[in-house]
Amino acid sequence: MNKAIDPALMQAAEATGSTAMDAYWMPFTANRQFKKAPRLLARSEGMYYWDEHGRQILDAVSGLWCVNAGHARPRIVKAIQEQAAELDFAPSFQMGHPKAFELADRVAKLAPQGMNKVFFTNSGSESVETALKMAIAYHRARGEGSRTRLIGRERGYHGVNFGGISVGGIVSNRKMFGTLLNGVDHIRHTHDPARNAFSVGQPEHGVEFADDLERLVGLHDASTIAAVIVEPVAGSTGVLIPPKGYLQRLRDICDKHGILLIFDEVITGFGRTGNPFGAQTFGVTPDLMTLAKGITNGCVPMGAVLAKQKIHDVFMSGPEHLIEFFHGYTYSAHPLACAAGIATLDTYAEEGLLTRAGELEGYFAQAVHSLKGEPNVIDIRNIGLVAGIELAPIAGSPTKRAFDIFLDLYEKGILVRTTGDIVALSPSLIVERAQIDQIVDMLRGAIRRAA
Ligand code: PXG
Ligand code: PLP
Repeated sequence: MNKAIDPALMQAAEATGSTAMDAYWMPFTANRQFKKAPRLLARSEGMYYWDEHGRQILDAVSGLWCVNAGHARPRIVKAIQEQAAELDFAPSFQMGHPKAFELADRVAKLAPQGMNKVFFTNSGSESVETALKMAIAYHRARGEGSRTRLIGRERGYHGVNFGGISVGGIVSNRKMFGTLLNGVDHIRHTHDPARNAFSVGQPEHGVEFADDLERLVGLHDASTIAAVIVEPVAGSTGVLIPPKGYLQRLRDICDKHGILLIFDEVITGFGRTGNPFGAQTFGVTPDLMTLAKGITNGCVPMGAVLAKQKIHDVFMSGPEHLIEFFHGYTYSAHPLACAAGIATLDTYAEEGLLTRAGELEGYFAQAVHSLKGEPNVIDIRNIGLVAGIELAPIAGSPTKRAFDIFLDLYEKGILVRTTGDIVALSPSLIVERAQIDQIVDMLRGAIRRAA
C-alpha cells in the first residue's frame, strides 16, 4: 500500500512545527494551492499513473512530454537496474565508458543526414546553453568572432537557464530576472488566429513571418549574428505549428547570411511529430539540434546537442593534447542515462514508435478537432501526436478556465497540461485509439462544465 507521506516524517514535522510538505519548493507550481490539495503520484505503467490512493489516471501528456514509449517499460527498467550495479558513475572529463559511445552512435543514426556529432547534457535547458555556446565558439574558431548575437523568437521556450530565457519569448519566464544576456533579439511568433484558426496540421498562412529575420539582419547586420534558435513546433507556449514553408524560409535566410540555425527539439524529438525528429517531418535540416526528454523515455535525466560534422570539425584544429571545447557537465553521458537511452531506442525501434505518431495523426486530428464548436473553444492546433486546444479566457481571470479544466480532469482520472488558457495533449506514442477517444470525450465534458 502506498502512503502519501511517511507517518514518522509527519510526526517529526509536527514536532518541529512545520508540516511534512513544507520543505519542498516545487518547480513551476502554485505551491500553496498544491499543498492544500496535493496531487501525489505513486506508480506508473504504460499509459497510466496511479495516485497515492490507488486511483488510475490516464496520462494524456507523456508525463511532461517525455515518456514517449509509455511508463515503466521493462527493458528500460532492467537496463537501469543492471547499469547501477555494474558501473554507477564514470568521470565525464578525459574519461569515458562504452555505452556513451554506443548511445551517441545510435542517436546520430536516427538524425538527419550530416548531423552526426552528439554532445551529452542532463536536460533540455542544459542542451540549449550548450548549443548557444557552441554556436558562438564555432564562429570565433573559424575567425568570425564578431558573430555573437543570438536570435530567438517570441513565445519560444528554451528552458530556464539564463541563455534559454534570454532567447526565449515567454514573458513570465523572463520578466522577474533582470537584464538577461545582452546581444539577444527576437523574431516574431507565428500565431495568426485570424487566418489560421482551426487549421488541421500545418497552417496555410504565415511563411512570411520568417522574413522577420531579414528585418533583424537589417538592424544588426549579419556579421554580428551567430545563430537563430526556434522550436520546430512551439510546445510550451501552447502548441504552435509552423506555417507551411516557414521553416524552409528561415533555413534559406540563415544560409544566405551565414547564420547557424538551431532547432530546439526537446519536445518534437523522438517521434512526437511522426518521424524521429521534427527536422525530418518538416524536411528542414538545422545546424544544431537540442534534445532531451524522450532520449531516455524520461526515466533518467539526459539531454544532448546534435551537431553537423562541419561545426564539430572547426573545433578540432588545435594541438591534439588540448581540450577543444571548454564545456561539459559532471553528469554528461551518465552511465545510467546512457543505459536507459540505449534501451529506450531499442524499445522505440522494436515497436515502431518513432513513426507511430504519423500513423495515428489522422485519427488524433479528427478526434481533437471534434471539439470545435464546444463552448469557449477558440482554436485547435495539431500535428503528429500533439495538440493544443485554446479557450477564451474568463474575463478578468486569464488562465483560470484552463486550470479549472486541468483540476476537473485530474479528478476524473485524466492528466493533461495547461499553459495560459490552452490545454495541451501529448500522449505517449503507444496510445490506443480508444484511449484517444476517452481523452477527448473527457475533455469535452470538462470544457462544457467550465463554460
Ligand atoms: N526546450 C524546449 C523546446 C522545451 O520544451 C526545454 C528546452 C527545457 O528542458 P528541461 O529538461 O530543462 O525542462 C523544454 C522543456 C510544458 C513543459 O508543459 C515544457 C517543458 C518542460 C516542462 C513542462 O509546457 N519543456
Ligand atoms: N558548482 C561547483 C562548485 C562545482 O564544483 C561544479 C562542478 O564541479 C558545478 C557547480 C557544476 O556542476 P555540474 O557539472 O553538475 O553541472
